[in-house]
Amino acid sequence: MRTQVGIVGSGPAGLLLSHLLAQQGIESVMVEDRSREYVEARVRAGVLEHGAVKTLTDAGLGERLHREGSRHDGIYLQFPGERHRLDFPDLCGESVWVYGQTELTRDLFVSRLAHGQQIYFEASDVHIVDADSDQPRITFIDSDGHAQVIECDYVAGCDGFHGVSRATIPESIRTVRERHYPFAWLGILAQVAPSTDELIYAWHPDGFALHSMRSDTVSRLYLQVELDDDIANWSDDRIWDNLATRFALDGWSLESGPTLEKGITPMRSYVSAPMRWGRLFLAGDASHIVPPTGAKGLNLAIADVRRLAEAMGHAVLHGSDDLLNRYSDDALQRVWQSTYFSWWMTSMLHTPAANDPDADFLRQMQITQLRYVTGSRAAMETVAENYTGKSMDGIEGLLAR
Ligand code: RFL
Ligand code: PHB
Repeated sequence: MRTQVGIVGSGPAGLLLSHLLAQQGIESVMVEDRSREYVEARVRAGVLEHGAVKTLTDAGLGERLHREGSRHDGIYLQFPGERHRLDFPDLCGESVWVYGQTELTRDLFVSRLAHGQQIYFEASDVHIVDADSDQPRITFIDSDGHAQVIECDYVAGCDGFHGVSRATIPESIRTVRERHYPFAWLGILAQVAPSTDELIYAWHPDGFALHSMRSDTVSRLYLQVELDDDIANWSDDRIWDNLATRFALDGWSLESGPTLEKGITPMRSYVSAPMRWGRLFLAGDASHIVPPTGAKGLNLAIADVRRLAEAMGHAVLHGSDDLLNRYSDDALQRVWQSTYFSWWMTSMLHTPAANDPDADFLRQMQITQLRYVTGSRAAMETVAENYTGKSMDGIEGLLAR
């Protein structure tokens, strides 16, 4: 089989790339190691930057997002006894949108399959071969057990953090920079109306908590827990008790409800560079992951793919490799800005481990920082322009000049 772009992975990065390529008349074939149902059911991110919404809207993918998603003009930052709102339009002229990654993935699958996109689901033994030659290939075993080969002009590695694409790039030319955090997030999806109109990021001596949402009837909430904690230790009652304690504020109460899903996710910052090797290009989690505190993972994947689709279009339609040659350097500017912001938010909001000898000092620093970040307009503008993605668009604007 032959195609112009072979795409490994059909998460949001791979699906959106195939869509943006198809809009330019460029053909692709996708290889995914899970089933469509599995990919669609994964509960993950919820916040889209204004630029991500624009990318999706311009690509004709904004219909349900605008109908069922909701624009948020701010977030709350909380520490004991105080909850402060950051008004994004006032601070930086932008907003964000709350629309679940599951919904976006569903929209992308519906649109791609309606347009005849070829996707091999439940592929196994996936390999990228000769990526540094003019004839790269993806080899795999399809769901019927048949060996398949896709010959292509380019390979896009969109197979997430645990995929095979990144590992195809020789260790000798890759540099990995990473940080492991000494805590994890316990996340729940609950059948209950959100108790807040906008997201609440709360610092508490017992640990961080986040109140997010998916719709008028479904809430998404997170708790900072021990790194090696087991979800079996967390009954629904224990989760709701901890959430109520960490969000407590006079005159406000947290509504609880049945839990639809729960799980624990470790937190890590990780960047592997370069994002290109020969004709293999990495996008999204395949190349970098951030702790979810800044809500950046999905947004970075969308930004990478927008850039990669444009660069591949430039190469295929105009015969110029200029943008492909710049892809890795340009994409990494935004990756590092988002990595910085995610690390900064994470460090400010997560309480240090009890056995950290500096714990008392660090907690005092965090409260002092939160007072400053919620009291100084300059500091609030910094949060607003990073959270909405405006600062990242600024970086791209600088590069474009
Ligand atoms: P994805 O979504 O991981 O999709 C990669 C796809 O590739 C497939 N795959 C393979 N296919 C073929 N061959 C192989 N060998 C393959 N190996 C894997 C996978 O099955 C999958 O379908 O990466 P992508 O597209 O780059 O999208 C990135 C986003 O999904 C990610 O950044 C965010 O979801 C990160 N993230 C969160 N981000 C936020 O902004 N807020 C959150 O609350 C949030 N929660 C999360 C998260 C990521 C999580 N992971 C990865 C463990 C919660 C979790 C649990
Ligand atoms: C979510 O709704 O899942 C969500 C929102 C904001 C974050 C992380 C996760 O920072």
